Amino acid sequence: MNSHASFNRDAARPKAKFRPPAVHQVRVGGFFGPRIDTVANTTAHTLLDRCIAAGMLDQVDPDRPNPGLKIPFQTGNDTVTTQMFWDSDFGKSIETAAYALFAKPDPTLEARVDEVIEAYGRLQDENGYLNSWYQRIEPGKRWTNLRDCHELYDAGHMMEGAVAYYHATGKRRFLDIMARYADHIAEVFGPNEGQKRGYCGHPEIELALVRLARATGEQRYLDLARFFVNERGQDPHYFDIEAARRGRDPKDYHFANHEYTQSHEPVREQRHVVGHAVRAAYLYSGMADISTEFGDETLKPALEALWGHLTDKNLYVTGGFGPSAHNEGLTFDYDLPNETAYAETCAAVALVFWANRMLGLGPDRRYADVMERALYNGALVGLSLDGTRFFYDNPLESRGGHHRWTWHRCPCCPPNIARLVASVGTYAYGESEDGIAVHLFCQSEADLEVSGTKVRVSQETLYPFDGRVAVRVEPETEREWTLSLRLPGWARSVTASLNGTPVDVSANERNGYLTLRRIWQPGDRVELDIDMPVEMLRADPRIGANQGRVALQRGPLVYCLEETDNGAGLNSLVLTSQSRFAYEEADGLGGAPRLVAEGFKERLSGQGLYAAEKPAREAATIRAVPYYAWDNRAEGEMLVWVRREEAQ
Ligand code: FUB
Ligand code: ZN
Repeated sequence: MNSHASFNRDAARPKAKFRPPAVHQVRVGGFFGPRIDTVANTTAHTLLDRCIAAGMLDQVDPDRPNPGLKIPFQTGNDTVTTQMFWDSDFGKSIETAAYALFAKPDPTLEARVDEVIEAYGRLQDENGYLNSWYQRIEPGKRWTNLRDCHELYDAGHMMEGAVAYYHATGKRRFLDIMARYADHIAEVFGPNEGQKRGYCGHPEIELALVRLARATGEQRYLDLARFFVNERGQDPHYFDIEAARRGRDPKDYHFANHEYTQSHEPVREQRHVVGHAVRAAYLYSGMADISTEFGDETLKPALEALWGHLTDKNLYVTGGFGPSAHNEGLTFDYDLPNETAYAETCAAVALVFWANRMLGLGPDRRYADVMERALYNGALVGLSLDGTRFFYDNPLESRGGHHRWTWHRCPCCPPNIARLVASVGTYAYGESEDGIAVHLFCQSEADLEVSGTKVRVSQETLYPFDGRVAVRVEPETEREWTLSLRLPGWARSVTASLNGTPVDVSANERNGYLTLRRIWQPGDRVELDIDMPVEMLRADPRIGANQGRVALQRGPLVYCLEETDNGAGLNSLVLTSQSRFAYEEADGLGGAPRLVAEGFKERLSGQGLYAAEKPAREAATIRAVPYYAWDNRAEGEMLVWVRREEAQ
């Protein structure tokens, strides 16, 4: 089964640059191996269990009694309930199950997914329309509120699920269902007379249509994705017209203006990341896909500026973003509070997607570094080590009251992080006509294609706990092409060799990648040694709360302190310039070691909140664990930004 069908109008289409391989092309072990196994053995089933227990299958299956409204409309927004995007939760859960089936055949899981797919098949209208909310709970209202009601977003997630399930099983049923629906959407939406010039308030369908186009080879899905991207934010504003049609005042909008949905300006004019975080990163992912697929350079200035705005002024050290619970998104530059950080798991997942798609324009460390940061920290933290519990918001400091949920009234994050973990191999590599890129290091084996020949690329490594990586290349035919290996921006130094002969890294560096062009032969082996000391990162002075503090990072992993290792009162612990870190075995962290260093603990001598005297201090051993692994042992405080005394 081809992961990327060729397009019908190939000649008219500029050549795409780097595309990620499909999930089944990459087998992942090492650090991610057990996490993928946990998703396959546990989470994939748990997601279906909980979706079904919530009533989702009752809503989808026309042969079951209609469950009616199970989740009340939101206060202050009488048109929205999270129940209207249940299809998206099923879509992501099916996608997770599909990746689980790559990892391990599981007839029970497959039968459960088939049952859901068959229910969707029975639900689908003659004309292809498919949305369980609008067919069963609010019939008659379809396509009346694109701004708030997630109709196209639902379709997008189901398309992604359908593509993944087709690749996993070879079964076309869901893919055909969703292709029919996409065809219907393409009739309803478009620039022609009688069509709607609308787009979704929650971007997602754009990137999904690109995946559908890649799987089916149908150019028209790319065209539709491009239409949605191009229409966004145009005047007259579709959401205003639509609100008036509903008899509502367009200004009477919960989120005040169109920044919330990133439709305040046409996308090519956008320069600042604003509004709802997940929406933003999904939109930018779609834009990057369109830029890659159509060779559309006009999207690049916006994408570059948006990327810079996010990463230079609005990104948590964990790769999370969107500090505010109010809009689940952005506020103002350098507003990166720790204890109240929203930093939704889905936003970090979406940032992985966006960064990955920016790599479609060619290997560039700026994107891969952020992809890795978001993946290992802000996203991975969303899934408990046993695969059964999920974080929605991700503070960088907790007084002990923040814990993973078994489920959520808005369960967007659980299947999002699960599908990311189970498909992580696809983010590790990129393939183009003339090159292969290794974006992420992980024990893995990838079957790729370059320069008209099949190539197996494998990595041997203990990364992220060790910086040595051996990359072995096995081309079917000896051809000339370029292998690009990321040189992480956080690395103090990297040395490399090719078949045992040292390589001059700086002479061969391009955009932060070691770039080796040659006629590759079976058994060629590149070895990297990436220096990864424990770093104490300081924050820009404009992030006031972090001044006098450091975040601990080793390799791609950000660490945090937990009460269970350090006792209560984490803000009384202080690192010094003399603190030296060692590794230590630890239980309950899924095999990850802890960092340990000497510092001191402070105590105010007085009775009250404030005192003029210097605090008393005593020596203390300070232990830190990977941020992704926190809240898997005894409950308690957590802290990322640790106080540090500078040498006088
Ligand atoms: O609205 C759908 C999803 O639910 C969003 O992406 C999340 O932020 C949550 O609101
Ligand atoms: Zn979410």
